[in-house]
Amino acid sequence: MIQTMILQKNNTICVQTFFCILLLLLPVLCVDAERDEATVAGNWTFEDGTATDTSKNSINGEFVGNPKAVEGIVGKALQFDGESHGINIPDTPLINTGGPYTDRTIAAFFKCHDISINQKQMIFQEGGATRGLCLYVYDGEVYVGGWNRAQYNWDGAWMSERIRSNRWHHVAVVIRDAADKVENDKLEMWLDGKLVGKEAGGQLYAHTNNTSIGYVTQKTIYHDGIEDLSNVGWFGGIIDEVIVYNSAFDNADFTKIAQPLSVEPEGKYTTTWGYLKGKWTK
Ligand SMILES: [Ca+2]
Ligand SMILES: [Ca+2]
Repeated sequence: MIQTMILQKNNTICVQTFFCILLLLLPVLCVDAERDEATVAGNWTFEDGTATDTSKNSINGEFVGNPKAVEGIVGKALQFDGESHGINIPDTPLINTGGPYTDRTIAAFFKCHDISINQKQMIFQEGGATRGLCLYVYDGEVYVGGWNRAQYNWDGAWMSERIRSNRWHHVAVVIRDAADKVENDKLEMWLDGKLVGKEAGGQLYAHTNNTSIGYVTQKTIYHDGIEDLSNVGWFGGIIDEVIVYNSAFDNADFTKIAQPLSVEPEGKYTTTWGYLKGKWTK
């Protein structure tokens, strides 16, 4: 009888200890950020007025024309004239010549001078007509797209959201846990720290066509199916803090990364959401 009571007491202590340990571990278990620094490909902050990659990988960009160093949303940024300024990013297995890439995050802050002009304005693009990813402004909206028209034949998906001229936005495209087939909800668009939508997609295979910021080089594909060649899609405005990772950022990551928008003056950030409309195209 006494032994049984001691046994029960020990069991109770064991259970209490177990829950105490669980409580201590909860903050660790609940961390849901998916940003993995080990997967960084490039990080272009433009702090010194050049397109030097500040990640350990040194994927340094080269100017096309003469982008100008200006005040950005995080330190310095680069201003593009909408006609002849851009940045070429060299080939690297971390972005385009390796793969297949099952997880990818490309993100940037941008402030477009005039979102209404009849011209696509490229923020970032990689790949060409067969495989690629792109983020651009056109007709009042910002778009992201992805495609892999070989191997398993992903025709591509594009999403868009309304934005404003002359104000900072943060846009990102994500490939999340994709495979060698088209599956639902593998391509994501994020704007100003919020998820805009998800579309079907798959992993991205190696693609040798060039990567660029601020304009298109060696083709891209837009939401309207148009394939664009080189030296087009010039961006007019400021681009800052461009990053490419081979991990899929999540809500906590984007909330944190888009934080500089919340200190923008004139309450612009809060009023933006009145403009939002769910619109995207396949
Ligand atoms: Ca910067
Ligand atoms: Ca290209």
